[in-house]
Amino acid sequence: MGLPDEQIHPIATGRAAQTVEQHQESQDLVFYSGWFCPYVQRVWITLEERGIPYQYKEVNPYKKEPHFLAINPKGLVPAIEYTGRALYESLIICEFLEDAFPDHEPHILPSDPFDRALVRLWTDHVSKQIVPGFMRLVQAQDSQKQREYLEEFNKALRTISAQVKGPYFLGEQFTLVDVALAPWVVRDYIVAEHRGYSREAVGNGWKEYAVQLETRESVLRTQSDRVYYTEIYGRYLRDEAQSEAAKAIRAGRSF
Ligand SMILES: N[C@@H](CCC(=O)N[C@@H](CS)C(=O)NCC(=O)O)C(=O)O
Repeated sequence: MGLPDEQIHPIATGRAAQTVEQHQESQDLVFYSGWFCPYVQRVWITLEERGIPYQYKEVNPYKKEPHFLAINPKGLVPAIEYTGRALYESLIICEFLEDAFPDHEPHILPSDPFDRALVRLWTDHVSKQIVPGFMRLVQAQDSQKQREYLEEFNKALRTISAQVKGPYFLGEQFTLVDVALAPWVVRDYIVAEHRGYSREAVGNGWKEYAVQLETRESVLRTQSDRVYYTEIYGRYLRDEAQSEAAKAIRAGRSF
């Protein structure tokens, strides 16, 4: 018998299922996805935003099947294959899509070198502070720890929120910072329902920014029905998940 984490709904639902349906034809770029995964959603948002042709393939990364390990030795989604070569890690893939498809608009990296650097700086904040902060909060069982992690999470959100020009991080352009963050914004109802989080309590215009992210068309197009995410997050909320990310958070390691 495999890990309980393997027992996920097998396919995308809702708006995401329609998007999957439109991307079945063979293409130079194959997108190895797990419909439920926030890291996958970053790549998926980028593909949809930029109108890059891709073939969608659903993978259950918890099964660690040999064909997929040959593409990503870490056995994690997202991964892509482009003209026979493989790549993984969500943010690396998003940057690759920017470099490999320069004629596709809009761009998720600004043209000004200083702005590009700023986008990378704040994407790093999302990866190092916000994402692990969210995971710690979800997995914490002790109520004192939950309060402590909620405060840390709010602080990380306030820090980025203070930099948002609006409507998106850098102003009118939807950039990699927004792409990197949006999947966790659409999942924040989980900490709102179970850990006392509220967008209003973050302040600093966070609520308004969050609404801009969650209503972006590429974000909506890559979203499945909530009920199926809720089922998966139950394991994280009880701290039973055995995914690589869950184990790293439990052990206090970065991921
Ligand atoms: N750092 C990776 C994280 C990817 C990741 O953790 N993906 C999860 C699904 S959300 C996965 O494949 N988990 C399988 C496992 O933990 O064994 C990225 O940014 O792409």
